[in-house]
Amino acid sequence: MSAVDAKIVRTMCPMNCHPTFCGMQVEVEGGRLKSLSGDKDNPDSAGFLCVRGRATAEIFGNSKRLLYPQIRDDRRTDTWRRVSWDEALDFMAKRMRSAGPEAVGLWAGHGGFTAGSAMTVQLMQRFANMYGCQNWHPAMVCWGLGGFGVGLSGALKVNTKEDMAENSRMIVLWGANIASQPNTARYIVAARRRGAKVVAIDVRRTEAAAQSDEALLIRPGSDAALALAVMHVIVTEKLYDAAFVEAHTVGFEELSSHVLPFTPAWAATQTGLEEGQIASFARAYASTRPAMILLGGSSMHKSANGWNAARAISCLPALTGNFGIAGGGLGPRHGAHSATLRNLNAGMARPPGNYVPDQMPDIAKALSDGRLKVLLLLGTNMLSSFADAGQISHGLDKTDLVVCVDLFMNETARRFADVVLPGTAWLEELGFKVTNTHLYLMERALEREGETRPIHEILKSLAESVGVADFFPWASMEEVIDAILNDATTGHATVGSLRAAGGFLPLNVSAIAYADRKFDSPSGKIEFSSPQAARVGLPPLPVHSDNQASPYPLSLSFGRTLTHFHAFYDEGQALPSLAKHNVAPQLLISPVDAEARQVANGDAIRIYNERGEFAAKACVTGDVKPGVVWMRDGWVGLNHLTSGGAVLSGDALSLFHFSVGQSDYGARVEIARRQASP
Ligand SMILES: Nc1nc2c(c(=O)[nH]1)N[C@H]1C(S)=C(S)[C@@H](COP(=O)(O)OP(=O)(O)OC[C@H]3O[C@@H](n4cnc5c(=O)[nH]c(N)nc54)[C@H](O)[C@@H]3O)O[C@H]1N2
Ligand SMILES: Nc1nc2c(c(=O)[nH]1)N[C@H]1C(S)=C(S)[C@@H](COP(=O)(O)OP(=O)(O)OC[C@H]3O[C@@H](n4cnc5c(=O)[nH]c(N)nc54)[C@H](O)[C@@H]3O)O[C@H]1N2
Ligand code: SF4
Ligand SMILES: [Mo]
Repeated sequence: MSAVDAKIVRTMCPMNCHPTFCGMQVEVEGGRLKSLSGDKDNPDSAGFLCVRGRATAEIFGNSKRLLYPQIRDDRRTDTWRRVSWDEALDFMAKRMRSAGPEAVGLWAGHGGFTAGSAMTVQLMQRFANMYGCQNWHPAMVCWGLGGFGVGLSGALKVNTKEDMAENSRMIVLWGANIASQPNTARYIVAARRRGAKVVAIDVRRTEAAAQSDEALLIRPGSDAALALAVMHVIVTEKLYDAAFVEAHTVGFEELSSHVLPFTPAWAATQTGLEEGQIASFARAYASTRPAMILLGGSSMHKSANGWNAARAISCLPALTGNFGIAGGGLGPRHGAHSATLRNLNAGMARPPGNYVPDQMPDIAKALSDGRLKVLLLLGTNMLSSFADAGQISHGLDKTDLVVCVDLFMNETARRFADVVLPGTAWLEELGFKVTNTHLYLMERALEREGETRPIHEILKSLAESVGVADFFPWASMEEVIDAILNDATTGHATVGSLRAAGGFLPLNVSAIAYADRKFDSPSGKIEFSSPQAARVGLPPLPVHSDNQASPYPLSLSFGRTLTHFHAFYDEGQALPSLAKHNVAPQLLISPVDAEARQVANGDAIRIYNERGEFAAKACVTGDVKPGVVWMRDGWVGLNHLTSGGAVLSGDALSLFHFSVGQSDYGARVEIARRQASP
């Protein structure tokens, strides 16, 4: 092999464990991947690459990888025929034309965002706007409800992990765990070494709890109650920062009387904590300055009460004057971005039409009613990611055409696709990612394997086939990226300037969010009392809603483990190093609940409720409290149990551009031991 054939390329890991994005270096020889490792020079990850990041080397040359387009003529069979791209695209265009634009839906998941999300999201929206088809906001399955809550208060931005390590004296990991943001971990450790106190508030004893001085285990969905009681203590004991409250908040008087009934004794009944624990946590938070809250990104906001939690918690740094100071405010979380990216579609009006809102039950209904006939799924295993998957399955069954673009077969494709298209992997594309502090170029390192194609090329070809002119007026993706990056926060970076800088550049943003005390609300202040909430029919002040009564006794909750990224790579099974760690779904259950059902550790169980059932193994552990069961997401079948009910509706759905709808992923369940089959 000649030296000219060998190169080292700097890029980023394809998974989006935001706020953790890890740098990667790949060694390429003779056009093939030779090795892959963490990038020591990456200022965010400093060489770290977790087991999933390392496992991505197994994507290339993998016998399970999709390498050419396939069509099947009968969904009831597993008989696929290899076709050319032209035939696949023709097949799709014909059915799209006969359905008409409004009966076509476009939806992308993280598989579409592996080389960065902005390009795919913006091109998908552009296609939908120009063609007049259905398209929904990606935050709908993810951080939509949490974003809505912090959005009402006006607290979207976060301080950096570096600021936390250097300056925070108290860190509250509120529904945040390090398995989902490993790069935060060493900054927590550094802060602790400096003497900072760390408190974890979670529904299970997590990896983060092991790094904390105190762990408060609460009932799923009871965070808003806890936050209201913390406010009660702060207000009644006059622990608030009067000057900050006076200058930078709206509605303190109303809030003060509103929180009076929400005593620690009341919150104890909601959360399962002791009254004294709640009061002492409130006093510690209010009297330690600076104190930073790392608010969970999405798992704690998954149920109907999730946005109330985000809203109530985001009031706390304002009451205590923690916003806008080093070591204070809110800390790194999924969904909080520092850089501003340009929207290629700004000013582009959607043609008038009958659009299905960003709301899962509406999408399920449109599928079932035949209003939505064609679904193009770009890097998503929809049966795994959508709540109430039973309704989604019912709807998918009624469609005329389902297309899946993926690296591997996935369960949605197996059950419902008519066409599967082989996607390129991130090393075969040009892309970029942004963290809270840096902008990173992702250089193309490899030739495309087989006949794989990137999503933007698929959209471009489809646009031509269905007659959408001017969809892609750029000469290359490099131009698209340059246009998106053209903002002061990136220093107007370009692919060229990133290359010249060696692959990454610092962002032009402060490590301390809201240092200017100008908040993201209509008044520019933190809105305890929110006129815009009132306008869309929501309570003007933060509230807590009780869990709805259910005959099923156990609350099902979720989160991530270090060894899975949602349902990536056919639920982990296509990559040997991940398959080893993800053998079967496991449900964490307390010894008390297990014993009451005569279930032992490792037993095969059924988890069930009024919507469906799901098979798993019991993991009996003191890490969850009685009444609570916990499973990582990303197993197809899990969402057969979740509600899928609409949480926000009407004008509230479109109040913010960054957060939309999202339905209720809450579930109450019962479990039973499965009899061994004869
Ligand atoms: N019950 C429950 N449900 C949840 C959650 C939960 O906590 N609990 N979490 C929710 C959240 S936060 C999210 S973000 C969603 C995630 O939902 P999605 O983002 O839709 O993720 P996946 O379902 O894993 O589907 C991604 C697919 O992309 C494929 N893929 C991987 N790399 C590539 C690539 O380079 N190109 C292409 N074309 N495809 C690729 C993967 O193999 C996989 O099949 O799930 C949500 N669903
Ligand atoms: N390893 C890994 N990392 C990931 C991902 C992945 O699939 N795998 N996905 C990425 C994506 S798309 C997202 S959206 C983020 C999610 O970001 P987060 O939601 O911040 O991360 P999770 O680890 O899912 O959840 C954090 C903690 O919330 C706890 N939790 C669940 N319900 C409640 C509740 O009601 N109250 C409280 N207080 N805590 C609760 C969970 O037990 C968990 O320990 O993670 C990202 N990072
Ligand atoms: S934590 Fe792992 S999967 Fe996530 S970005 Fe880093 S290396 Fe990739
Ligand atoms: Mo997510």
